[in-house]
Amino acid sequence: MNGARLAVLALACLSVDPVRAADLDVRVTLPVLPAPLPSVVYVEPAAGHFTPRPGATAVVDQINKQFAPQVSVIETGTTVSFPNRDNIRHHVYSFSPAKPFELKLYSGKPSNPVLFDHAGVVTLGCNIHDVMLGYVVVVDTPFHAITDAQGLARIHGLPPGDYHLHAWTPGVHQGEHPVQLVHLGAGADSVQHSDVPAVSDGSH
Ligand SMILES: [Cu+2]
Repeated sequence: MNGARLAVLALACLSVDPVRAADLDVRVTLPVLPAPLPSVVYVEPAAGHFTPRPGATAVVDQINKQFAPQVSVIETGTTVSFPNRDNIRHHVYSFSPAKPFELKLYSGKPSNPVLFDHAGVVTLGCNIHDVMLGYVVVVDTPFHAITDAQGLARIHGLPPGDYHLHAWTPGVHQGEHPVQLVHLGAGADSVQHSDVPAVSDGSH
């Protein structure tokens, strides 16, 4: 997809929350739709950073020789378990710098969940089944979502403020989609749209 033009559409909805948090609707557009795999979207403050909230847990199953979900997004500090629901053994590993790890040949639920303590894209594989490929995207923010088949996602409960909207799609090898600045007002309807070229260097 080199040179492909990518667009991220952000639509800030009216708040329905008494504390005036807003939901952010995001559309990730790609040259080929439906995309073979969903995109990850997340926001970080335009200035500063969110306070980490360690202790969350998540699950990535293996079902029919596939990671399920195949793409997931978690906050830094989340512990992920990798239960094997197949009747064959898997050997899950990653060489990604954000979290190199290995769960040696196992069936059922491994006793050692994996702590993801650095932000970045962690590519999952299985030593036995080359066809198995998955992604855990680790982000320094609790505000994240996965797109549906139409490229749509909703990030819930954002306080008013200025954010950087990020999107990442497996197979878009340039790295992330361009970062987009989003302003969320308190109760204001605002629509933002950008159509910008893909960057050549990702932050992950
Ligand atoms: Cu396997």
